Amino acid sequence: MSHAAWKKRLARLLRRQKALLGRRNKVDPTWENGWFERYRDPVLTEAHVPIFWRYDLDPARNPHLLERLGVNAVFNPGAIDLDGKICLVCRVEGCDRKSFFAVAESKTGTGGFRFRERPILMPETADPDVNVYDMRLVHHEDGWIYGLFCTERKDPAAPPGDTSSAAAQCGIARTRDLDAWERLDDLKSDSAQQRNVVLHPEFVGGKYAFYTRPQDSFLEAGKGGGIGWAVADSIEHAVIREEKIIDAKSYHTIKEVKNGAGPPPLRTPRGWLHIAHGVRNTAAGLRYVLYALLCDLAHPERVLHRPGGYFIAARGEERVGDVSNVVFSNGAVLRGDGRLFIYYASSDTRIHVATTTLDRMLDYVTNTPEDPLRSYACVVQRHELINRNLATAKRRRLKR
Ligand code: M1P
Repeated sequence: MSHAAWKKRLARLLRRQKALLGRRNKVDPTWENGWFERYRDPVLTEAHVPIFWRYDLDPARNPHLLERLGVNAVFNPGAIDLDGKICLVCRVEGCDRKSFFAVAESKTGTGGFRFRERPILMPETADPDVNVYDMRLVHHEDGWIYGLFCTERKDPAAPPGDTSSAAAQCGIARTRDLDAWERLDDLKSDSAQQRNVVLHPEFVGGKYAFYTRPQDSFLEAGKGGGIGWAVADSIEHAVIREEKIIDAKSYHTIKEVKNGAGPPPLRTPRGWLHIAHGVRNTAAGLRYVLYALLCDLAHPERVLHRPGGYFIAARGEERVGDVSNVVFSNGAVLRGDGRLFIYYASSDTRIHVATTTLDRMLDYVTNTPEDPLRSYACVVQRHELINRNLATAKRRRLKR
């Protein structure tokens, strides 16, 4: 490639990325249910990852201007409001399948996200992680910002020749600025597999409290599963003894196969608001959707409201990606003015935002009826709604 062509190609790469980063995101007018707004564009994709992270920009070393370290996907971010910006700690997955964390920040929260200069160099423990992903960020009452994430290593019990089985556990690290991280001990529990662990933002009875997800094996919940609750005396060497299931998986529901906590719960006047994910099986593979829960403020392990069904499911192009028909959330931000930003990834590929307000969300959570678990009972529920509407229509002389 001539030097002129090289320069032209680089200019094109930079120009394209600048245009992408400068694109204004808009509410998707084709979506309407009152619960939340969807947006036309994802807020982050692999194309947002800086050119500097992917290309060698020295023409002598890279005469064809080839990508040297490709990026496959950007998804499942933790989220936090820091110094007036919404910061997402994203799961960036290289073409080599290894995930790492990187901070992208935006003032508006619905667009204009830019990655900081470098990805996070997360310290390892004495037993190095093979893969790290899905950070839950929480500003804890003790003053630290914690990142809890999944740390994966090859399963030491895997039979010879099995190069797939992994053991997933919860890694814990803390920071003040999202750049410098102190790695603490991994969470110790009796569960063979532990993903989707979330730290509760406040002390409970003077202890650190965790939402867990005990599983028997890497993919299958087995006899385990459900969102668990456990406490630990220390965060530096966190050990949990008893995991009490507070939201179990359940037959023929959106969380039939497994479920897991999402972002750390948000304190609201009516309780702790959770966005979680539920998984069911289909002939086309697992289907991941998001649902909501509201828990007691004084006893966060007590669920007060369980709106039936899902809150967000993949729609349109969100349905397609590396792991299709998946939406997953591990980050949400509630701003002081009551605006709620829910970050969710679609199909393990890209990141979107859904926005709503605290009053709408609390209305949704407290007034959506629970799943009555049988078709007949669901129709009774719907008849009740229709009957009320027919009476309202008559009273208010509304036309159908
Ligand atoms: O591929 C879908 C999701 O699968 C896992 O979630 P869970 O632990 O509930 O099965 C995670 O690997 C998650 O990152 C991924 O998005």
